[in-house]
Amino acid sequence: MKRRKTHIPTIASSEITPENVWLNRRELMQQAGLGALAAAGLGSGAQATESPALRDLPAAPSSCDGCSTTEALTPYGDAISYNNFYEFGTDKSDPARYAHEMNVDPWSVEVGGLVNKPGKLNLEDLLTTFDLEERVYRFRCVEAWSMVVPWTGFPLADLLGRFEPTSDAKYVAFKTLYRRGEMRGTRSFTSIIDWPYQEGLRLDEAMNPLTLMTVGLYGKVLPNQSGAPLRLIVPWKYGFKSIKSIVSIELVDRQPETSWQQLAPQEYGFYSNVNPQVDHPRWSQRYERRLPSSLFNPNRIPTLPFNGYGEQVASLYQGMDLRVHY
Ligand SMILES: Nc1nc2c(c(=O)[nH]1)N[C@H]1C(S)=C(S)[C@@H](COP(=O)(O)O)O[C@H]1N2
Ligand SMILES: [Mo]
Repeated sequence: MKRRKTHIPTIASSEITPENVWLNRRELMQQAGLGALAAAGLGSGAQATESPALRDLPAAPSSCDGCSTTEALTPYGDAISYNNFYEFGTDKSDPARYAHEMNVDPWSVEVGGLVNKPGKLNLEDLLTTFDLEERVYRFRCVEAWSMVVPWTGFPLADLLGRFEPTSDAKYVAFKTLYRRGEMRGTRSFTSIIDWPYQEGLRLDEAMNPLTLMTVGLYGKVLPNQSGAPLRLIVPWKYGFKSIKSIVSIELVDRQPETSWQQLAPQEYGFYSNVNPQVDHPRWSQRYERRLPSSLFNPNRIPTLPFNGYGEQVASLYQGMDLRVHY
């Protein structure tokens, strides 16, 4: 696992908040009764990719079931330097090195399909319309590494509700930005995905309170490598469901195609719920490496069904054979 910390373009090392300082800051914000300061510093003039430091994005800690954990947070530096974002290359260090080439300002998301009120939201609308919350989630990649990250965002259900899905809507399909000129991974001969990156959820999964439209991590706006300016986080599913840098959300009546399913359907299913009982054809899913992890200190822990969120989501899959619907 190579890590090139010297190549992170968007974050000065002085900006990396040690975990204890971070926790104190959260407590202070809680004590001060600061609510969701959605609009803080997020005018259209801000330039996340050019500024040496990312803007703060304060939010009130969420109180929903499963929205926090006492587990140690993965250090910020690890969360933003060990990434999967194939648009910028397949090496874990590629996104931190090259994602600054993506222009995220201005940004808008189109919401359409089976909705009564199709439309477009620009980033400023998104950040001022919805109450931002902070949620500390476990995040488990299908490759068997995991992190614990404080994300800032709002429930996807809040966004979908505004566009009024019709009774025919059964699934939600998401697409990532696709701009060849700014995404060197899509131009590479090693590129294997049929761009743009696509993902999908069943509507009830999308409406589950744990499903988060995410605009920040560690109290700062998302750096590009983490999926700026807007990504999904679905904490009970393998990480590839958590699609980054979203430009399109479509309500549909059929199960949408997903990039990884197109690529290797026997390895990556539509549901992709974290499940220690169902191994990936090429490796076991019973354990995971909790980052930071190294050869000599692998930090190996058992993987939990639904990544530990069974109480909140197992009922969504009642009567389904999760070996068939992997
Ligand atoms: N558009 C896009 N979204 C993506 C990916 C990607 O390659 N492209 N990788 C996925 C995978 S496999 C994982 S594990 C997570 C990684 O998120 P992180 O880099 O913030 O940890 O993003 C997911 N979202
Ligand atoms: Mo992943």
